Amino acid sequence: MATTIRNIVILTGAGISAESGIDTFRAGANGGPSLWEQHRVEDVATPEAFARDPDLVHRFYDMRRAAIQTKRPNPAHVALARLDAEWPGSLLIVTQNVDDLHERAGAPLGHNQRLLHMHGEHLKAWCTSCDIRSPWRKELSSRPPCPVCGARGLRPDVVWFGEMPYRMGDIYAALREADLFVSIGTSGAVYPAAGFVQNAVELGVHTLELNLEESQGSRMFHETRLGVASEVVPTWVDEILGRD
Ligand code: BJW
Repeated sequence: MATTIRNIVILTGAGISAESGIDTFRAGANGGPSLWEQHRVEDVATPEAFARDPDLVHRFYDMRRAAIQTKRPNPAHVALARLDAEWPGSLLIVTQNVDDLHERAGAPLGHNQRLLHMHGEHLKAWCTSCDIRSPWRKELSSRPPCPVCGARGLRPDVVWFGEMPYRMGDIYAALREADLFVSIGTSGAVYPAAGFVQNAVELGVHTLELNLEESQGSRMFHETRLGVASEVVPTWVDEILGRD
């Protein structure tokens, strides 16, 4: 890398939470589908699917919301929380994940501020009536009332296919200022996140991929390191913090 690194943007995907026991969305080297009750995620995670069969979609999210609350951050989440606590330059961790493992890894260090959930959060419910998002840990299948307005219009606060991911302006602004873009545990199958590497390359930003296997975007990166996140991420964090 030619330039001094000061500003870092990190993109994380389902692979960083895999060793915590949270299933990834796509299985295998070719990014083939993982199935849930015979449904591909693309067939459940859409506004059309929710309109067609809300019980099915609520069941899918109720199961996953309950499951993540039994999981723990792994060494990859902990390493990024340490980077957040110690990195003197600017840092933005953009996660596609809707679990809260980055936050929980950062909590003991008091640092989970430089994190953005572009695909929403399992532990929030969004009222389609009053448009307010509320913390949510229980199920939504029974159509509980919104704690703010009382309407029975709550949906999971996640970004489905065809919907606009959150805080895109903040993400592109951080990419424009970045010296380094790092992608961790994502297949590069879902846009706009899959396009960040190309945006970064066009902006002259150095790009690094940390993933279990080659992804759909690997050829775009300046460097790819293969391995499990619990090993390659702490190694890279040690390196960038000058501890190797
Ligand atoms: C490990 C590991 C270990 C495993 N260690 N690694 C045609 C072309 C281009 C775009 C489109 C198109 N047709 C439609 C679109 C747009 C569409 C899209 O991308 N569709 C694709 C199917 C092609 N995108 C959208 O609709 C998005 N909105 C949008 O585009 O709005 C317009 C817009 C335009 C321009 C700017 C801005 C906006 C919305 C996408 C919403 C995605 N939502 C989901 C569900 C969230 C809620 C939920 O959780 O249910 O988000 S889908 C699902 O995929 C989830 C994930 O965040 C996302 C990405 O998955 P991820 O994280 O990459 O997981 P996997 O499973 O795919 O990969 C895991 C990786 O980890 C693998 O590589 C493994 O090898 C690795 N791994 N173990 C390290 N131990």
